[in-house]
Amino acid sequence: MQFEETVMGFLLHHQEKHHRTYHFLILMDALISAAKHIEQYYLTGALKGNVGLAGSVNVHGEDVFRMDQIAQEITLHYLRVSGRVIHAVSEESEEIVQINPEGRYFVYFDPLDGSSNVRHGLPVGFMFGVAKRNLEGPEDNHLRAGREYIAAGMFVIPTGTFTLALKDAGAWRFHIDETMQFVKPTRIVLPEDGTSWELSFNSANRHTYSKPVQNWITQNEAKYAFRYIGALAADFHRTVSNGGMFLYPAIVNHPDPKKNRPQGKLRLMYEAAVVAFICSEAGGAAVDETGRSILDVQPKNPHQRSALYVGSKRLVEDIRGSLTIPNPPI
Ligand code: FDP
Repeated sequence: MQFEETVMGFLLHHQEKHHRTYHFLILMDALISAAKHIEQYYLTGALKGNVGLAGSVNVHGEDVFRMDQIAQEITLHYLRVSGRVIHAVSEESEEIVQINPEGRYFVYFDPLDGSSNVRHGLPVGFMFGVAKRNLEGPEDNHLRAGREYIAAGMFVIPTGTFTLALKDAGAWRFHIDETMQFVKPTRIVLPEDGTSWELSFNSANRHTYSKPVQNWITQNEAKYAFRYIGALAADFHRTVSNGGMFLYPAIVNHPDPKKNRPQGKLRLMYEAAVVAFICSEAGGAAVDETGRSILDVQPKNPHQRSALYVGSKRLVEDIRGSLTIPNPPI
């Protein structure tokens, strides 16, 4: 019988090898427990009636599904119990959630990303980034840029996959086993060879992108396969495995100008920076509409949006040459 290494065993060795504390393991155990709990709820959600609208809207004016609220409560419960988190930024909470003034880590998370898939039981994501507080003095709700994250990860729910990137230690994929443990760390390195590369974007929006981005798509799309599931974690899971590029550009040419989104749609702290961090550890890159590395963008508010171009370096560099919008508002 073959037994695979578990994620906790993998992390334990990692911390020991780098002479680090076990606090990070306790935090990771909390995040993994939350993800497993959410996954079980999601799998049985239709039976329990947990996939409908909750009848309220979140801070961005979007409908909140019951699953979003459940996932938020579950995650905050485990983060509180861990005792390791000073505060959290969640897509489901307008305010920064104060947890433990003595905590060591900031956690930026979206407990159920891709909510339009919920009612169909299709993949959604639980995405998170982790940064470490300044241990020398008091903290002031610090919002860290992606480059300062020490880890970022995403669970694609309910597929039982977990992708975790550790600062300067690579991106790794785990799969859930029959005992509900994430096992078998497999290093992810973006393939250089373009034969498996895919493009992923909401094609219905393509005429709303800037003209240079539209032109880039027209000139390049025939070279690659195209995939779009509509949940960032699931789409990016393919991008980081097969190579290529996921893009959610700024919307600047919408026929109804009120619907333009010059600052992009996705959230910087718990969506764009998370996939940018993972991609960078897998050998790729990510930029925003100005061509700036996503990892260098210093958030000014917790729910700030960003355009996103993430994937194989060669493609991201190539489209970067077409990005012309100087300093879009954030
Ligand atoms: P959703 O609106 O369904 O919650 O930022 C959220 C997100 O999903 C991402 O997960 C996804 O990649 C993107 O938005 C999908 O947006 P479109 O429906 O505009 O394609």
